[in-house]
Amino acid sequence: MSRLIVVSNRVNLPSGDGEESVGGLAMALAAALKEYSGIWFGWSGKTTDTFTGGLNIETVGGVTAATVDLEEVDLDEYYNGYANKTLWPLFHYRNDLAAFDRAFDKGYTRVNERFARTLAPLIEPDDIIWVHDYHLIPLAKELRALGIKNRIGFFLHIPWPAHQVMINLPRHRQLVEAMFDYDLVGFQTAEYQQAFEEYVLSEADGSILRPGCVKGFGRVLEVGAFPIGIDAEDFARMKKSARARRMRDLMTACTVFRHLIVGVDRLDYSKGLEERFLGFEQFLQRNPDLRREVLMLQIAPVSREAVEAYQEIRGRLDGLSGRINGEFADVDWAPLRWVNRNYRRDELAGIYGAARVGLVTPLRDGMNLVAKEYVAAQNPEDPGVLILSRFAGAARQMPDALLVNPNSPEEVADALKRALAMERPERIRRWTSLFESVEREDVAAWRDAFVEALIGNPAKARPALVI
Ligand code: GDG
Repeated sequence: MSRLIVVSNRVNLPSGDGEESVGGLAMALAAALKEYSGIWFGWSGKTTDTFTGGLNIETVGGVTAATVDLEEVDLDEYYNGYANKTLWPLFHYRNDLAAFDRAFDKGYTRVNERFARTLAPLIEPDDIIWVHDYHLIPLAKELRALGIKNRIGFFLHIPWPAHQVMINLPRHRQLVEAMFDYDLVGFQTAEYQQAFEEYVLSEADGSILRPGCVKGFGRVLEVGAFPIGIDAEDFARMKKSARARRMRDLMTACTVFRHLIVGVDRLDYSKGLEERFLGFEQFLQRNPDLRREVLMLQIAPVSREAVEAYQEIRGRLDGLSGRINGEFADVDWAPLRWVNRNYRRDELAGIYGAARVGLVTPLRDGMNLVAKEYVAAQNPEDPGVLILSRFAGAARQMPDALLVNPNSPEEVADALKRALAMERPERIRRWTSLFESVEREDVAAWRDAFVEALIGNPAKARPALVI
């Protein structure tokens, strides 16, 4: 069978010891590549004075990682710049935080060209190429310019924004037109796919030729929704591990007579942490009788420290957690534990398992894997309750969670009260249905659906077919 070449900004080979790096994309790709002998190509995480295109090659467990070093200016303009200061905020509806800077735009194009030039010689005629996420939208265009004719798919891990949001991006047409150099573009949900189609209809003289096939810029593209999942099998194994059990016992011991409410997120403004803290504060204010019965633990390892917006959010959360603890703490108890450390995945499984409530309230999220991990970690006989933002892609697949508007502290406070009061039969009923979908729609199902759709499509003429 053909080789699969996966391309993403960072490459994180699975270490297998539970100490993998934080982030949904890394988790998912490590799991997806386990099944294929393939190549994982991307940035090494290192910088060099002058770009050479030299490859670092390493093979672990049948997966070959081929990585390339970038220049410092590439990092500033492409990674911290266009990817994380322009596209990330805009696609998460934070136009107020988006920076529009031509230098970022140029750096983004330059790095995509560099990736293409370095990757092209590794590609064999039968290979299938699968490109991931917003850092690399124009990669297929650059590869096509070098004569690569293989099937190339693209998967967007974050939301695709509404048309009126998208057009805030200078040169948005150029970015979207580059997507038509792929054979298949995948989104997390049907809603994001529709938003993309609406853009194409309005801005690119587009039409829907049939479901999943869109014409725009005079070219044709297959599109689809492929909701990502977790490696449920691996998670089931991990939750039984000694470390997970020890962590669960530890958390249970430090919450005797209390219910643990847990949140686990990369420290990012899209995750709605400030709003979550305000919701918890409301809950404490409005329910004096329940106050001492809960402990909220928010784990939020720091990410993307070089981007100013991330430093600011940390300061604001420090202030809010201080205010909440200052107002409600007693000599033997403080309501909120706010931790900026990174934990091992097996330890996280234990923490989730000890929590009566999983509080997952992003303001916008492509999917959100923490919601699925929380469900997978529960004890089937006495499961906890998932409170989930209706603006996470996962909400579509998880209607049996308590769905909330994360912008409303009242709704979050009400949901907390309801979750804590929920009787065991209802918890079991809701959890059973959630767990079925987490198990069925796991990362292997996601990978297989995408790869099959990519292989299965009829070959398109190149240069792009004009209809
Ligand atoms: C992007 C999209 C989409 C968190 N803290 C620790 C830790 N984590 C792990 C979680 C989970 C992952 O990081 C986070 O995944 P999410 O899906 O919640 O979010 P993003 O990182 O924003 O991921 C997202 C995803 O891509 C996949 O397509 O779902 O919408 O934004 O696995 O457990 N892991 C460890 N220590 C921590 O402290 N080891």
